[in-house]
Amino acid sequence: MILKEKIAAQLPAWQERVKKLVKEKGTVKADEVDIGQIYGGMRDIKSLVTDISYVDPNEGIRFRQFTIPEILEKLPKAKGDNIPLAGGLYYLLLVGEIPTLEQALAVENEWKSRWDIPEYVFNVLKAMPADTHPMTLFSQGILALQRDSVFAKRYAEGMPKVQYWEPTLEDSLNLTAKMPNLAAFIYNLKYRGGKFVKPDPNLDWSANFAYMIGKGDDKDYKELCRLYFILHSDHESGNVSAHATHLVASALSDIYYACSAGMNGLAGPLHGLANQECLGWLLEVLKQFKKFPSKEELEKFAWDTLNAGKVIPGYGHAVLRKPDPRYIAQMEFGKKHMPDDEVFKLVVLVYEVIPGVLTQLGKVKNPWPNVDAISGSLQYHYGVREFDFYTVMFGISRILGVTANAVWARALGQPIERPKSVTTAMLEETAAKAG
Ligand code: NMX
Ligand code: MLT
Repeated sequence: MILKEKIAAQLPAWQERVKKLVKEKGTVKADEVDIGQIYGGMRDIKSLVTDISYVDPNEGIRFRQFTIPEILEKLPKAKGDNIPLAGGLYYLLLVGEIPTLEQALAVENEWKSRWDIPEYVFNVLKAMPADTHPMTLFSQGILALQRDSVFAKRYAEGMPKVQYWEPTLEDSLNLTAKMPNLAAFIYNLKYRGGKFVKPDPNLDWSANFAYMIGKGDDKDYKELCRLYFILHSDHESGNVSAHATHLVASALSDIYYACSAGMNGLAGPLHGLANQECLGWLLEVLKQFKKFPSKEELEKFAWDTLNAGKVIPGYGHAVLRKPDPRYIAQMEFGKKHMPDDEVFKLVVLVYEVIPGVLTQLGKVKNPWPNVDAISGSLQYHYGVREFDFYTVMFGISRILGVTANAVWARALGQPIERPKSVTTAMLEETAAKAG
């Protein structure tokens, strides 16, 4: 299999590079930590390492060394498409090189051979009450698949440590292959009367999701799926879903346990659920004014939200200090495909108003939009209006990034994660000594 061969070929050099760095320079200080950071959600503390993506506060994400515009330009596209194949992105994340179309299709074909989901997994989900949140079902579906973990089986058989990454890659391919299928099953179970649709082997991974939820005839929606699944895949290692996945996997829990944990983090309103909250906020604006609001009306609505002690969803970021390039890429898609859509136009107006409001608030470090400020409005335009489902779509994509990271963490022998905690009294003592 091409991914395994490519990773295996790079591995000795990577292992040597890391070993040398730690052995020769392991005591060199990479950061200093203050009390505010310890109490403040560990913000900016350099304590994780990944070579798969990096978020520059002003430039945004680079997948390997490529920015979002570069990714969209350079990754291979199938004939007649404008947006690249997700299989090519997964190749890039895992291997670190832009694949050829043939290599991207090889990943897509791997997925096709692994996308079937055992019936018992569907039965677990069917047994849940109808009002269960789709993210709960998504996380449960991933966990139910754990029974087939190749890593867990090989570990129980006594596999040597140097081989850990190989079954981790197998598990990752098996899990990522099933993501559109699992998510579409949940969508159809909740919103389409339990209709069951099998994936179509003639379609790519992203387009298959569109097809399975009943949007197979909409070429533009299939393009949006490709874009969405590329943009949300990875955002370095410190975000909640990536970090939770990494933490759990560091105990040598397999991909299924780790990714289910990661998805539980993504389900939080300060993280992935913000896309659902954001669309809800936009629709609330339209409902309140019963027409398209003026700038002044929108500004007042924003202040009412803030004065009620709530956040403006889709704005702000823990690392970014400029508009998120993932937001900009979706904005460009919207301008091309739906410039006159009312909700999309509201997204544009929000962009003109909210940064000023959040700047006036005085405490927000980044007043600019993040990825979630727009994604729901694009889905809404194409008739995917069940917005409690949006975070599942984020999850389909995020599994690409977190599994790629897990494979490399295993390959480089990253240890169990176990930071040190202290008591408030100890910090007070530290503060007193500092004067
Ligand atoms: N609306 C209102 N207040 C905000 C916002 C916002 N959009 N963003 C930050 N703040 C507040 C924040 O709550 C904090 O207040 P306090 O000191 O009273 O606790 C203060 O500003 C300083 O926070 P920051 O340091 O700017 O942000 P932090 O790194 O702590 O949090 C987020 C980052 C993303 C959690 C925060 O900006 C937020 O809650 N945004 C809205 C939710 C959202 O869009 N989340 C999605 C993030 C992207 N994703 O997909 O995960
Ligand atoms: C993400 O994509 O994970 C979000 O932007 C949150 C983050 O990076 O902290």
